[in-house]
Formats: sequence, structure tokens, C-alpha cells
Amino acid sequence: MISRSSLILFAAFSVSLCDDGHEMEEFLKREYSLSKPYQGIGVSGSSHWELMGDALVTTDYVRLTPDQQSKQGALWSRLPCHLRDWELQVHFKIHGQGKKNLNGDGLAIWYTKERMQKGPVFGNRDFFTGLGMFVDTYPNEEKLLEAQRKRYTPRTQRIFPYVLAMVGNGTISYDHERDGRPTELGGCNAMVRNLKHDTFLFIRYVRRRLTIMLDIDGQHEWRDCLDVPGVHLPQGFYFGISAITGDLSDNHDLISMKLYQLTILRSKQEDVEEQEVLIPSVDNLELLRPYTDTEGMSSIAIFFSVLFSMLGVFLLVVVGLVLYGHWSENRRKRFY
Ligand SMILES: *[C@@H]1O[C@H](CO)[C@@H](O)[C@H](O)[C@H]1NC(C)=O
Ligand SMILES: [Ca+2]
Repeated sequence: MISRSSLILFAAFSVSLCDDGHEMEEFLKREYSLSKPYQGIGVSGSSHWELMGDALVTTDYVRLTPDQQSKQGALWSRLPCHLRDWELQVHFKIHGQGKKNLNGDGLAIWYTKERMQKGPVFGNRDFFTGLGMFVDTYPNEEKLLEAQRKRYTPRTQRIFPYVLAMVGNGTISYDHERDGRPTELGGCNAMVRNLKHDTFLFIRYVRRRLTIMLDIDGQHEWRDCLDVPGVHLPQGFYFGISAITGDLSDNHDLISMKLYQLTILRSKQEDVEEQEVLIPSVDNLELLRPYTDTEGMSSIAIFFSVLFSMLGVFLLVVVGLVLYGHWSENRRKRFY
């Protein structure tokens, strides 16, 4: 775990160490960043950022959606980003009147080829090309299974709100009814609603490794959420953030986005190995999703459950016989 103060220290000195010990420099890129007082946003053409749908700017936040039904809004960078390695810090706030699970649907952070297109994926289009990271506040799949009177097997249950990532190549759909489970790269539980303290998401993309960390407990510490190597993302895509409400709602507010350029020293060979790709993809996807099969058990699991059931029955019979033996012996003693 990296404490946040050390990250700030890193930024201040512009030099830090990568996880693997390589030296790394970072620079705040103002043209891809956004913070108070959000000058010029919402005024056409005068900012690097563009608003869409129900999103609006106040002096303290960009509200992607208000706490009302059926709203959707987004904020998109106007400039394609050509950085190879980067770090994005997102300061956000999700809050509303809804109690317990009666809130939704969440927000998404994007690095995609397409921009400014409304749609069903947290207010953005489906079949996107690039990276989507979702803060999903409503468990659609759980409700679907409840309606079908099915249950999760314990290993497949996800606790909501849930943060996850997905890489799309333009032909892959996000499955809203299953909260994106079929295309999930990984994720974690994140209790982010209605908190008094500040909440942050931290996304790092270095040497094709995608890392997501969270600071949501008010402890000024980054908690690991996801770490996936072999994520191939083209350069020249757009950063964006979007949110949607349905029957259930929340305020989805963005307070700041800070993009840092990371300068990584590479050998010639590494440079060649990391050739730029044109279509986003992820290596060894099948290894990342060992639990996509929610129905049924593997044959090994079935074998062991049958074996243990038989052992259990055998044990019960033995215990029963022993007890019966004691009981009848006692009875005989009482008679004589
Ligand atoms: C997109 O990904 C899917 C699933 O991994 C794959 O079947 C398809 O061939 C990919 N399409 C392109 C254009 O790479
Ligand atoms: Ca959902």
C-alpha cells in the first residue's frame, strides 16, 4: 500500500520509483486535467473539456447527474491523449437520498476512441473502443437472480458498490443486467456512497500494466483494487467521465481529475516489444475470469462433495450405533 502523502511527495519532486524499481518522472498535464474553479467549462470552445446531457458546472463540482430519475451526463476531453504511460487521479463524490440499495446506477471513467456519444453504459455508448472503469452502485445481477429465484454461489458474489474495469474493442457489449460480469477484468468492493470524507480513484497505466487503487476510507491511504498486466491500449484516445440514473438515482459529482505523464526509461528491446497497437486487447483474458461460470460445479468439486457427503453419512451411522449400544446396555443394567 502506498500512502497518499508519499504520492504527493513524489509529485512534488517529479521523480519517483516504479513498483519494479525503475526510475520514473511525472508531470501534471494541465490540458487533460480539471479542477476548481473549472474556468470556461460549459462555454463552447473555450475549454479543453466539453459537457454533455444533464451535466452542469457549479463553483465546487461538476455534477454529472442530479439525484433524480432517468438522467445522464458526461464530461469529455476535447484533446486526444498521446501519452504512453500515465496516471489519473479522480476526486469524486456519490451521494443521495436513497437508502440501502435504492440508489443508482453509478459512474464511469473512460479512455476511448469515441467521445460525446450518449448510451446505456453509465451514460456512454455501448460497443466502445478502449478502457472503461465503472463505479457501479446498483447490483442488477443480484436482483435478476432473485427474480429467477436463484442464488450466487459464495465465490461468485460481488458486494456493491463495486468498482471494475473492462476493455472494449468496438464489438464487445457491456452486459448491464449482469453488471458487466462477462467482460470484467477484475474489480473490488468500494463503499463510496454518502461519505463525509473525500473519495479518490487512482488509475495507473505503465508498461501495459493497468492498476486501480482507491482512497475511500478517509485514511489517506491507497487500497489496491485491480492490477492487470498485458493491457494493450492505443494512443490518441479521449479521457471522459459519465454517469447515469434510472428508476433509482444519486448525485454523481466530479471534483477534480488530474492526469500525470509518466516518463519511463525503456531499453531498445522493451521499446520494440511494446509496439503500439491499433485495437485494444488484453492478454490471457481467460485467466482473469476464472469465475465467469456461475452455474454448476466443476467435476472435481462434484467428486469431493459426493465423497464428503458419503463420509458424513458413514460417520453419523457409526456415532448412532455407538450411542444405541450405550443406551441398550444402560437399559439392561436397570433391569437386573
Ligand atoms: C474483439 O474481442 C473479441 C472477444 O475477445 C474477439 O472475439 C474479436 O475478434 C475482437 N475483435 C477485434 C476487431 O479484434
Ligand atoms: Ca449495476
